[in-house]
Amino acid sequence: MKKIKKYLKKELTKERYHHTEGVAYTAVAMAMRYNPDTSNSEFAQKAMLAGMLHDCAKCMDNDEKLRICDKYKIPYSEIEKENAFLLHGKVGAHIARNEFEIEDEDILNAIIWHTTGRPGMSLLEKIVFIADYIEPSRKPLPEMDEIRQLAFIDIDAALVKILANTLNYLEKKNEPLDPMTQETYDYYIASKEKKV
Ligand code: DGI
Ligand code: FE
Ligand code: FE
Repeated sequence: MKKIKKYLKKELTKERYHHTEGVAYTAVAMAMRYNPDTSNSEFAQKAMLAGMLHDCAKCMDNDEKLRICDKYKIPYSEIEKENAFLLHGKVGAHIARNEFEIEDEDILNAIIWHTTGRPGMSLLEKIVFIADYIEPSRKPLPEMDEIRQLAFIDIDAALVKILANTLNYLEKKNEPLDPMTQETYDYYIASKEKKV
């Protein structure tokens, strides 16, 4: 963790580092709430690592992100090429694996998918995705207070609300939509209906 913090302090802006810590602490709290195995704290440790590393590639130049993807044969779509900030999850997971020897696929996936989500997310993936939205120093976002509560009551309901707000925001701003964001939303809306 010392090495990770040193790297992040060097590579991230002050604000982004602050956000990163907020996501890590929030993810740990959620991991404690939803821990599938109460007999050990390994899950909270994973949440800590995934939270700390989720934005480790956020402040890198977009050209550099694309260069790393090309060099290490990380596939990306046309949308990701045009909006290379979307690649900070994939590139971040690459850095986590290669700089910090993170081999746990769940942690790596939580980093990869934290921006768009994906259908069938693991508990850890959901936690990092949600913690990214609700961490305490995030600038006000729609329904923030409600989602902050909901995150500790009904994790899937919080997930759907965040996805809906993100889609709304992108539509309003006329930003190109990564199909994965829409697919994730559709998947969780459908699974919510199935539950009822
Ligand atoms: O890196 P952070 O700022 O902490 O958070 P993030 O990785 O979730 O990125 C947030 C931004 O990503 C937010 O402005 C919405 C945007 N985003 C999420 N899904 C999509 C998207 N942007 C585009 N263009 N397309 C998407 O599908
Ligand atoms: Fe991010
Ligand atoms: Fe983030």
